[in-house]
Amino acid sequence: MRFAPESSVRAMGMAGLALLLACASHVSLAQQRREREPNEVYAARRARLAAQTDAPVILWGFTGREEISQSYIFAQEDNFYYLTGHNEEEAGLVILPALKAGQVRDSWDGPREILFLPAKDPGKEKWNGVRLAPSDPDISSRTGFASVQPFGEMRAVVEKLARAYRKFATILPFEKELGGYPHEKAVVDWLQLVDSSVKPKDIRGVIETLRMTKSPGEIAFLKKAINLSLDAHLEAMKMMRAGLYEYQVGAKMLEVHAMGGSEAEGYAPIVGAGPNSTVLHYDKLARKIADGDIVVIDVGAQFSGYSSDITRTLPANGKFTPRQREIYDVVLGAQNAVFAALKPGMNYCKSGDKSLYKISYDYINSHGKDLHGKRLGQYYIHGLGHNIGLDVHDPGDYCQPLAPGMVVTVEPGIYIPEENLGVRIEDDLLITDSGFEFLSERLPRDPADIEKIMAAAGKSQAVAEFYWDFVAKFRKDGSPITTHGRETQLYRSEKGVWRLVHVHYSGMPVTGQREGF
Ligand SMILES: [Mn+2]
Repeated sequence: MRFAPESSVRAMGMAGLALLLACASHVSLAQQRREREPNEVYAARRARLAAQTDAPVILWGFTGREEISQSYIFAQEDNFYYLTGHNEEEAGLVILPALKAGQVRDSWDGPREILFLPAKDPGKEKWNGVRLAPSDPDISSRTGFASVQPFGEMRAVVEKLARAYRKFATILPFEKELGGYPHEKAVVDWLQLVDSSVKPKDIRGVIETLRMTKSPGEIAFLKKAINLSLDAHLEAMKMMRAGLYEYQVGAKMLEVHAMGGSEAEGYAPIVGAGPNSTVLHYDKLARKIADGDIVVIDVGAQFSGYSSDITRTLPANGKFTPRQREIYDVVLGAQNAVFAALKPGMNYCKSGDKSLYKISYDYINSHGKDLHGKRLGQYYIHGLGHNIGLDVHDPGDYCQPLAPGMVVTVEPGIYIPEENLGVRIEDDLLITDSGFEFLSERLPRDPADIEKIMAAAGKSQAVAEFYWDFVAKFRKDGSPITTHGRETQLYRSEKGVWRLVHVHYSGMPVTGQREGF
């Protein structure tokens, strides 16, 4: 929404002004994600859930108080978002079990689903922006809920439901997580407060099964996230060289994501060079990349809530050593063996004749050796992959057969700490009726193709770095000012002419050796 210039507002007169203001309030969605599926899609998910429960489903969204960090930007709890498309704080949801065929009503005479939102709070909105409120005149059409009530009334409604049904369903905390995530525990505790005689049933499995099969809208968001990540990985390939810090490669990739409309990273970016290439979730990005390092880059954008997950492994200096190439080829061979068998009905179980994991493990364990002549299977220390979606590790059961509409990663890897040599290749795939759509195919995996891209970029790119370190009496009171830092100049050759395309100033990282003085 752009506001009209002052003069045209005046010319419109009061009627026009009133209309303009009405439009303005209609489009101010402070918290909503960049794109969202139509309301009917979320409503259809709730209907599928209602058909699979005999107890009222009671959920809370995140409150916004889950995080203390000042850099935190609110992001809705995934299951709540999946069912509502609502990305604002302090919402609640009640879904009644579907009526059976021919049934006009059951023991409940109220609405069959209710969205609870915080009451309008103009004071808070001055700080945080406009929020959807139950009192908004168009709240039903905007949320897709016929009944939207103040969150403060949720308790009374749930008390009535307890009397009508004598049972609840919610997401129970995972027992293995030491009592569960605080949010899940808070909802269960609250339900016990409302009526301690009703023991909540777990609805997690039903929602997670729904989430495994992606809607066309979800697939579109995932493709956007994936494509931004492919662009970012190509930039990383082109800029990669010894002397860069891991975080600089990460920074460039985040810039590509953000400039392309990504709202956040799907997960903490991993750029691990040399010894760090063998650390699966390395997130410090502090090493100065050395000549001869191999670099694992596992970086994926999120778009409108949906996360990609892509990994490439590059030689820092543009050329794999024979040993790096040998291990790389084993991982690539394992991934290709999986692709050859990837279709509905196969699974990610550790064993069995439908196991894709076993195909990748057997390939790795029958090709190549470590420095002691031992097989490489022991260095493949994680699973073959996982579903992606609202969560980068989206719900999915490893032994469940793959089915059309699932989006999964295939990411074999070998990590040999003794050789400072880790290789992972990770791609994203949509399972189709007959096989799969290769969503990240545009990003080369073939080592010769990768070396070609790196060599071409190297020829048309040059970097100059300057370091300074000085002490001077600059301040009025005569006290010394000390500065040290680095200036990086990036030149690119365009049509035979070298141009300075980027200048970057940074402090000297404490992890780095100072050079040049
Ligand atoms: Mn992954």
